[in-house]
Amino acid sequence: MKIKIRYWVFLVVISTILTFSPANASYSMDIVPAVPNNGDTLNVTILDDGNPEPGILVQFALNGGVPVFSITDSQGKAKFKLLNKGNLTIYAATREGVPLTDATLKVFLKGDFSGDDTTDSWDITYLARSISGIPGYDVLSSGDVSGDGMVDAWDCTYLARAIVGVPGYIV
Ligand SMILES: [Ca+2]
Repeated sequence: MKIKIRYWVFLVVISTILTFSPANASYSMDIVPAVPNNGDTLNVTILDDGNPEPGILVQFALNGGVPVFSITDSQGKAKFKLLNKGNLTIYAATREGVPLTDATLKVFLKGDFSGDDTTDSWDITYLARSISGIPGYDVLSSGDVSGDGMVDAWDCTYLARAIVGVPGYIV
């Protein structure tokens, strides 16, 4: 009889673990762009076993500020407009608040290719060296400041004009 009770307790414990263990190992997050700049709109897709999951609650918190909430659409996507640089934390949960997956990433200042938190003439030099293929000059954030889909010498010119304040050139 004692053994039977132990066995029953064992079953309860196991079933409790199975019930409350997070069934969320199958969830993941796809973030585009992977290396974002301030001013970008972030597209986050919540995936369950690789399949886009609609109706997921997504919370965006930039630099520990007031979180912004969004619900994934029919394609499993939630969008967030990045207004500042800094550290972004993204949490995904069910509408009942059960955590599914999360991610943290750095949002770079647009044009700050060197990654020193300022956009200045050093970044023009840095980008020029990167385009020339000089080792050690990896562009940390998107080098496409002109927004034409290419990173080339035109971006150096564009950034130079933006820094000196030529109208129509914004980073
Ligand atoms: Ca910089």
